[in-house]
Amino acid sequence: MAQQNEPLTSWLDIDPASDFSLANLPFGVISTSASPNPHVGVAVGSYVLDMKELACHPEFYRVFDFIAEHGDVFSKPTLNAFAALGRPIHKQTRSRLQDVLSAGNSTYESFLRKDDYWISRIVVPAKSVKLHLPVEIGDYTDFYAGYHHAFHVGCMFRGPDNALQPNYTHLPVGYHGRASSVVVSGTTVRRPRGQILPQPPVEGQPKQPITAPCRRLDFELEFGCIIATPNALGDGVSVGDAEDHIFGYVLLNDWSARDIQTWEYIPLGPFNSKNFATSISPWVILADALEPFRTEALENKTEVQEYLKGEDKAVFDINLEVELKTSDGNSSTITRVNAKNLLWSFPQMIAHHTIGGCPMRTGDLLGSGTISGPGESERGSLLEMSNGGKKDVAVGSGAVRRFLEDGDTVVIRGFAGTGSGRVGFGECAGTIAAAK
Ligand SMILES: *[C@@H]1O[C@H](CO)[C@@H](O)[C@H](O)[C@H]1NC(C)=O
Ligand SMILES: *[C@@H]1O[C@H](CO)[C@@H](O)[C@H](O)[C@H]1NC(C)=O
Ligand SMILES: *[C@@H]1O[C@H](CO)[C@@H](O)[C@H](O)[C@H]1NC(C)=O
Ligand SMILES: CC(=O)N[C@H]1CO[C@H](CO)[C@@H](O)[C@@H]1O
Repeated sequence: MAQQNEPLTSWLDIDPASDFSLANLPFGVISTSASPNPHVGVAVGSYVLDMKELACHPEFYRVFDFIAEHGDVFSKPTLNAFAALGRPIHKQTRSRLQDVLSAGNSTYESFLRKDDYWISRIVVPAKSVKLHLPVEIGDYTDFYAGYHHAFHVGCMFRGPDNALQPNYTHLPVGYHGRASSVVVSGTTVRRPRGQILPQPPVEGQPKQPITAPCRRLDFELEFGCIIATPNALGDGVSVGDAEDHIFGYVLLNDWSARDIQTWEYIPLGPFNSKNFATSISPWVILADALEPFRTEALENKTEVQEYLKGEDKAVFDINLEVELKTSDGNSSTITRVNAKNLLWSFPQMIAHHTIGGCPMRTGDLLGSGTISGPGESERGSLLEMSNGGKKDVAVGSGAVRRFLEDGDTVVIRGFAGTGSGRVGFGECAGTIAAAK
């Protein structure tokens, strides 16, 4: 049984439906009109704690004594310096913030709760804050651990008897993505141009590509993991130690140009079809905040290699959903699926990634791969919903899509738990702009 969070109430007014309960306290990078240089913030209810201001409080190094020796990590423009402090410090910081903000704890009353001057400087309305990319990402790797997605796509291309390659259940398949095009939620995504085959290819004639705007633009619903503690070149990370290397989690949309992908992906995998944009949510949920929601991954009936054998409860019970908003103002939820629908966990992906000695660095981003469930309403991409672009997908008020149109906005949301124990991600959103 997963341990349950003790219900925590705050002296701050927190809406019980908020993703950002005291049990959460995710970290991000913010700026405000008063403080325009990006720096660290923590989301709580409809507020953001300005951590740079918090660190200016004359009592800061007494209350957060365990940070003192590490210098100033909260006025930095990314979370990398804080992430690099390692998981025990992240845990202590979150727990001390809970004590400071908790209604049931009077130890630090005079620090913030009873000090209007510092409250007005530190506790700012979330609406007044601009959110930035939370980490400087050195490398981005995208896996393919969503078993049902891999199966559905395999059925489309190879039929149900041959849907998954034999190696799929032996190793977490992945590709090296492009960190430079990872953007924060809210950034516009321009429809990419590239080489595509005009549809349909003519039987018996050589395939002749054209260069044109992508016609089959898709989203991919994914879960992302950010690395805290690096490993040296040549040193692997065991599946058992991998948890200690994890900073936290984000929602991720791996935008995909399906027509570019079909033409380019054999023999070395996706390239331009994936490197024009990947969106992530702005708030990083610390690994410790998701501990109560551990659950079992999908059963892998294959006897896996020793280095991949890990804990039973290694994925998370998180409700994910995708909303599609069309430019006429209509919107509908087109997918609801649980994040536990993975064959491989992040510790297994990390162990596999580093088995040959590949170094992971602080701020590296790993994607889970598209998460779909077994049911019709649980598909994590339009490719699956439209059965490879062959059927219409209803997106509300009579509108249909097979792939994304210019002006469409895709919003991914995710949360675990309920009430004062709710731990949510907020939004990972992006709107499609016309090709250049
Ligand atoms: C109150 O905060 C202090 C300091 O962090 C902590 O030691 C104590 O356990 C907390 N008390 C309760 C009731 O949570
Ligand atoms: C996986 O297995 C298939 C079928 O045996 C093989 O063709 C392929 O090269 C293997 N590797 C990958 C990465 O798919
Ligand atoms: C939604 O769709 C309907 C029917 O297509 C349309 O009449 C309406 O203007 C759209 N926009 C909003 C905001 O409802
Ligand atoms: C993700 C997952 O649960 N994978 C399992 C696959 O099966 C092996 C046993 O052969 C387990 O150790 C893995 O955890």
